[in-house]
Amino acid sequence: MKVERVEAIPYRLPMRKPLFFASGAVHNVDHVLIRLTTDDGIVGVADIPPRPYTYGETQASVVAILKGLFSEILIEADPFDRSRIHSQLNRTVGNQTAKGGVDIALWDIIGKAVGQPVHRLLGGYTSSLRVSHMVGFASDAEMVAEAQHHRDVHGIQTFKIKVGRQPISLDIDACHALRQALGPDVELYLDANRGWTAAQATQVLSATRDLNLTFFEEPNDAAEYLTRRQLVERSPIPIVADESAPNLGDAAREISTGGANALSIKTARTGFTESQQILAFAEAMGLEVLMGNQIDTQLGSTATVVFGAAFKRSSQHAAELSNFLDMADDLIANPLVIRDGSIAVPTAPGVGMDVDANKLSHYRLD
Ligand code: MUC
Ligand code: MG
Repeated sequence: MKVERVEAIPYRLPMRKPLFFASGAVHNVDHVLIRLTTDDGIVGVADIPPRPYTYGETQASVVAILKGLFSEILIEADPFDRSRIHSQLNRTVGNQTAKGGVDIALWDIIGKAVGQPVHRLLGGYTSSLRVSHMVGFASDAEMVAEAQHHRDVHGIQTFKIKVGRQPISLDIDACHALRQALGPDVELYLDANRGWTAAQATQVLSATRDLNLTFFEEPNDAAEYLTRRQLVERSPIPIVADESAPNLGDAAREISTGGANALSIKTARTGFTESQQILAFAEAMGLEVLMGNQIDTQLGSTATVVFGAAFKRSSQHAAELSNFLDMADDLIANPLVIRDGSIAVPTAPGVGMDVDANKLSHYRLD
């Protein structure tokens, strides 16, 4: 079997409401759909979310690398030869989500070729994941109303609070408001997307110590070498590396030099193959992992649930699967359903995401 055609389709979906966080904002879903077609007619797809403020990629750069250098590698390659393909892709540095998308599309082909759900090929640990919803910057009342809505309508019991604003009292107040409104049984954790200094993050930890927060993601820039490490040593809760650990090598460096003591795994950037390597590293080091969201569509979130539910360690905590609730539409033909706070793993061969052809032709930009 050989890849015969590589398509990189830029598209734009409207958001129901923009999402604001310390490193940026998402006003429209400007993603790229990758579609690989083999000589025997199997089509593998994946959704690629360019995030300039996290990886330096743009929609145009993702399309360019996929249609250029990566097409040269993919055309004529056998999708089963993932290792060989990745070693060739990795001769080009960066382009993290473009590489992640290629990997997921290859796995989609492999699953369809052997007639098995990729979730089972990966590990098949459990059949659903609990959902953690990400609450972006807004007034205290709006943040509380959003969390209450998703708890009441979808049964979601875990919320990641986007923080990192100045002055820090804005977010300290929001955390208190959320805890007070949601009660003691809901899980809350923080993601500052590098918005603070380590000293500010320490103040926030102290001002929220009674709120039973469970994780603190990217409180400050991990490149602030000394103070970040002091913060990790002193923090009563795990400090999660997200954008400071976008691949296996960076994850190993951050953990072994004390820049974090937990990891966010995002299939959007490390596909299934490198995500599994990161997961094995986390297991060997005894680290907690969170399945993160790159502000993914339902296509992207399907990939996350397929991977996260495939292994014991990646299914222990609620996974960030619900950013699509902020989007006004999606390309998916088989929408995800959040029932009692959980999403079930698809059971069809492949990754299990079907693209709605009408929606694709409506939203595509090329
Ligand atoms: C997150 O966990 O940080 C925001 C920026 C990004 O790269 O991912 C999102 C969510
Ligand atoms: Mg994050």
